[in-house]
Amino acid sequence: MTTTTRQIPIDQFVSALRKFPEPAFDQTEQLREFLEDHPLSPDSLAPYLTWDRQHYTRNLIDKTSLYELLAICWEAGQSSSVHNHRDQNCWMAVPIGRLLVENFRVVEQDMTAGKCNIQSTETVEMNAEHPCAVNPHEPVHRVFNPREFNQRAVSLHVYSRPFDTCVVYSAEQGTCGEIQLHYTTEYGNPLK
Ligand code: CSS
Ligand code: FE2
Repeated sequence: MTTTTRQIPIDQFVSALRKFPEPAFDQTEQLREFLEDHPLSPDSLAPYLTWDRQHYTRNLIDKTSLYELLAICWEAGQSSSVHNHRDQNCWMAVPIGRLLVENFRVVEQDMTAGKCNIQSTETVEMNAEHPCAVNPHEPVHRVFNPREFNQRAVSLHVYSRPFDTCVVYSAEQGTCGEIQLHYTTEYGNPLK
């Protein structure tokens, strides 16, 4: 079947996600396959899509003690910082547009001094056919929507367990530090 004919709406996706037992979130393969087998219908995501020309937006769709589910909206040309996920597993699908993930190897990290040495290892494309799981052994990455892609993109993120801080890195300056993460909308409602 083509990606389009397999598409399911977000509420069905959430019902299925809620049925996964705890151990499914402790390894990456089972949920990666689930994302691959269940592409989302873009229309059903409409309540969660918000856009900001300054920064990608983070829109909470569902949250339990096991996971949080976000839709992240990217204007053409927007990029995340290079960052980690606090040792939590992460799966990403891209129901709208295309995105690149650039992975980094951490050669050295001294959080007390705020110094690091990181090296770019590979860049892979994500799109409706190709979701991905962040490699727990090389968890530092950035996600970006290159200007030349010339279109908006939306990514769906499953984080397990939920986290609200992360470490951001500058490869050029050799620095790192913790930042707080915020939602732009929760369950379809804007925050102040
Ligand atoms: N982890 C980033 C998005 S890029 S994977 C965030 O949650 O804001
Ligand atoms: Fe991330």
